[in-house]
Parts: sequence; C-alpha cells; structure tokens
Amino acid sequence: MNIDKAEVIVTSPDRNFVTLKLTTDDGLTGLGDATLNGRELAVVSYLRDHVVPLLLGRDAARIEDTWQFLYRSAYWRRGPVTMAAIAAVDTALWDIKGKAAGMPVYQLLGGASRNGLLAYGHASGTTLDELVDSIQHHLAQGYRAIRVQTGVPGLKSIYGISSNATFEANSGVRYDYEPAQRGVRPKEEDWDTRSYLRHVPAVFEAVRNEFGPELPLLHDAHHRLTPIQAARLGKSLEPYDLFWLEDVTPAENQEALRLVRQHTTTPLAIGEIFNTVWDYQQVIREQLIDYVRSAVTHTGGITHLKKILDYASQYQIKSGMHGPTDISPVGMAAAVHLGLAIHNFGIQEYMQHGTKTDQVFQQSFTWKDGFLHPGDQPGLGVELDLDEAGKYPYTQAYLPYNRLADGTVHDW
Ligand code: CS2
Ligand code: MG
Repeated sequence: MNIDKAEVIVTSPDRNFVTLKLTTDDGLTGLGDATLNGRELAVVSYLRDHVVPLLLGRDAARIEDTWQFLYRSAYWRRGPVTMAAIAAVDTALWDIKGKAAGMPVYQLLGGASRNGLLAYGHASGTTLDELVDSIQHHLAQGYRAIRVQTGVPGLKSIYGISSNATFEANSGVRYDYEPAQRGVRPKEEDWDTRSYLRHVPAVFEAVRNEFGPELPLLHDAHHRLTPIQAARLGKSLEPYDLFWLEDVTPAENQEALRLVRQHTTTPLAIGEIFNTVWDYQQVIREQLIDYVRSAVTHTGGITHLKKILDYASQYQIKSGMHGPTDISPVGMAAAVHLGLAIHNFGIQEYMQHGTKTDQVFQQSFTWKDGFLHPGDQPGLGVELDLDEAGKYPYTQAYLPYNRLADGTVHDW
C-alpha cells in the first residue's frame, strides 16, 4: 500500500482551508488538514515543494516512521508551518489506515472511552444584553458549555466579539466569531488592559446571576496580560467558577504561568499556538496548566498530539482541543476521534462551519444534545468534494492585530 498521489487542495468556501489528499496504489484516499489561519500559502508551499516529492512511493502504513522521517530529516524543526504540514500527512495516513482496516480511527486509537465529547460554543456581545441573547441562542442550539467574550467600554473592536450581521449573511451561522478577514491588509483593533480587567468580573457576575451556577463558562484572554495582571484576573473570577481561563499571558513565556498559578485556583488552559510537546515540557511537568489547547492540525497530527496528551495525563491535565472555524472539518474530525479515545479528555471547542464549508466537506461526525461523536465510517469519516472545492478559490485574508491608545502594537 504505497502512496501514489499527493494533492494539496486550497479552497475558500466560508474561509480559506488547505487540505492534503493522499491516494494509495490500491485506491484508498486519506485527508489531512493543513490550514494555518492567515498564513495558508506558506504551508501549501512547504507541502507541495518539499514534502509531496518525499511521499510518493512511501509505504502508507508506516505512520510513525513517516512522522519521524519528515520531522528529523528536515533538520529545521518545530514551528507552525512545519508542524501543520506534518500534521496533514499524519492525519491523512490515519484516515487511510482506518479505511484499510474498515474501522473508524478512534477504534485504532484504543476504542471509545466515553459516549460523546462535551463541546463548548462561543457566545459574545458588545453589550450585556447582546451577550445574554447570544448565550440563550447557544443554549437553544444544544450547547452545554459556553465561552463568554465581552465588549469593553471605550474599546471600538476587540477579540472574540462576533459581528453577527455579516457573518450570518455570509455563512448562515449566527453568533459565532471568525477573526480572519478577507482583504489585503489586517484590520486594526484597539486594547486597554486596565479597562478590560475592571469590566470582565462584573460581566461574569451578571452572567452567573442570569444563568445560575451549573453552566460551565469559559473565557479567553488571548495572550494579552502580564503575569501579575493575569493573576489578578484569575483571582477576581474565582467566585464565578470558570471551567477555564485561556491564554492569559503570551504563549512564548511559559514560566509566566508559575506566578499566575501561585495566586489563583481558576483553571488555566494554554497551547493553541504551541506546536510540539517541547512547548509543553515545563507547563506539564510543573503542573502550571489544567488543559492542553492544541489542535491536531497545528501539532504534528494525531500521532504527536496523542503523545502530548499521554504525557499530560500523568499530571491529571486534560484535553481542550482547539476547534475554531479555521480548523477544517477534517481537522475537527481528527480531534473528535482522538478525544473519544483518550482517557484524559476534558472538553472540545466547537464552532460550527458555514453551509458552503459543509458542502465542500461531507462529514459524518455528529453534534447532538451538546455532544460530538465521530461516527463509525472507516477512517476519519470526511470526504472532500473537489468540484465544490473548485468553486471557491483562495482569497487573501489576515488575522487582525492590536494597538494601544498611544499607538504601540500589543499582543492580539
Ligand atoms: C481562539 C481562536 O478559538 C480560540 O480560542 O483563540 O479563535 C484563534 O484566535 C484563531 O483560531 C486564530 O486563527
Ligand atoms: Mg483561544
């Protein structure tokens, strides 16, 4: 079962997606997600120019060996572009292995450890009324856990707040936030940490008063705080019993979390921009976090993320895999198979893709009563419709960035 064909497919139904499709000489196909939001074509080139020529003729059954070969033979290691490219190959090979065995990928990973994956959705509002409406909308759809993002008085536009009118019109999905915007320049947003820190606890108090103590609530600070500011936020949110507080400090400095940890019992999640187990080495060993945020798509695939999560399990640290709309349905399916199989599953982020995306990618994972299940199709259970994909050519898009009132660029 050798790899006979390797195609890199770029499509932009509701947003840009990069997909690797491998075909074996006995006709099996496998898909892998290689989407790196705002830098998509860098991964396309890495795959097309450097990886595809190495794949042709290789034994498709040798997943671990192919991973080690691509990682070690490049000499230049780690980094989001490399690891997204390796992830796509790895995921496509798991898909093929599942199809060859006639089994869903989660069976190959040890079988189901639970009936389904608790998933959280993104509620947001510029005002409290909008936020409450957005939470109600998510609950009505079946979500049983909610990420809460709020506008901050005095700031024009900030991370995590959906601009509903346009998103709904373009994709058919209401109240979900898609940060990358099509255009030749990134959008500039503004930021003020002191206003944010003053405002957020009052919002959580209002949300708890409205929705009661049971509902799991999450919040994402998106790398914006210093360690001492993060410590204060964690402490001030303790009365509202958060499921987690995410990315409180910039992800490059993992030691920062020591200080945060000393001051608060609010659970911490980090890792959506990490790409290998080495980024997690210290935060897992020192038990500085409670949830691993990585996606299969950005962390070298199922093979490598499973190793990270197995390491984390020794410290009672659980999964909280990244699942925004920039993870394609292929990347989501891979996450759902892995999450069903591992023992230390925590929660799965799940933003719904738009209708055009669902036409390009035929998926068999299901979302019912707030829980995801990968389904029982052999492999990952996702197929790509090439004709549909061909209708939506790549469109340049950038993530926004931030400036403070005096014009300084700040973490976005
Ligand atoms: C976010 C993402 O889902 C999350 O928690 O932080 O929306 C993130 O901003 C995007 O995936 C960036 O591509
Ligand atoms: Mg995040």
